[in-house]
Amino acid sequence: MEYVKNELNTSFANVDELNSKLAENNMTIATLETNLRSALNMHERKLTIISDILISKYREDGTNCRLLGLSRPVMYEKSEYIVVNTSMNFQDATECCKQMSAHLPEVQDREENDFLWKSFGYIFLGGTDLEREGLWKWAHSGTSIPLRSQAGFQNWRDGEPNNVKGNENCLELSTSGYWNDLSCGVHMHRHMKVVCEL
Ligand SMILES: [Ca+2]
Ligand SMILES: [Ca+2]
Repeated sequence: MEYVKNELNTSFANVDELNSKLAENNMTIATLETNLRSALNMHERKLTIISDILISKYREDGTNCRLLGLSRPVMYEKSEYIVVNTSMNFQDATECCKQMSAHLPEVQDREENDFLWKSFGYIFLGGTDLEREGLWKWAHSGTSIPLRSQAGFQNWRDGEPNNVKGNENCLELSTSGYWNDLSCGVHMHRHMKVVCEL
């Protein structure tokens, strides 16, 4: 009986020791977690600072768009898209894409239109009627964009293009993926990114 009692006492002591080791390990894990979190926060802050510097540098001299295109290209069938996470007016966006040997997206069909809307939301598309009012063209390929009454793929919202104040000559992918003509000079606060098609 004495033997069993001793064995039990030893087992309890072992359990106590294991428990205290476990508590120590838990504390170590918690410390590691805290350190990791603070390191991640610091890197995040550094990345934000770097991205702010790049954006302000781009706005200064307009030459660093390639650096802003930090995302991996997104593939869709034969097209590749690069996302530049900053807001620009149409001209700057066009120039930005050009620097990456790309252009603002040109939409060939409904599938591509849906893909762009679902993937990126509000963006500039590469269409204008800057050359001749009412005659819409894809700027890069030079092919014409049909109006609602014409044959061929288009996705104009009801009543668009409406050329408000005689000054809407650029094209945006707008709510629900419909197209709207808008002023090219507007710095679109809702276009928080520029998408370039390679
Ligand atoms: Ca127009
Ligand atoms: Ca419009």
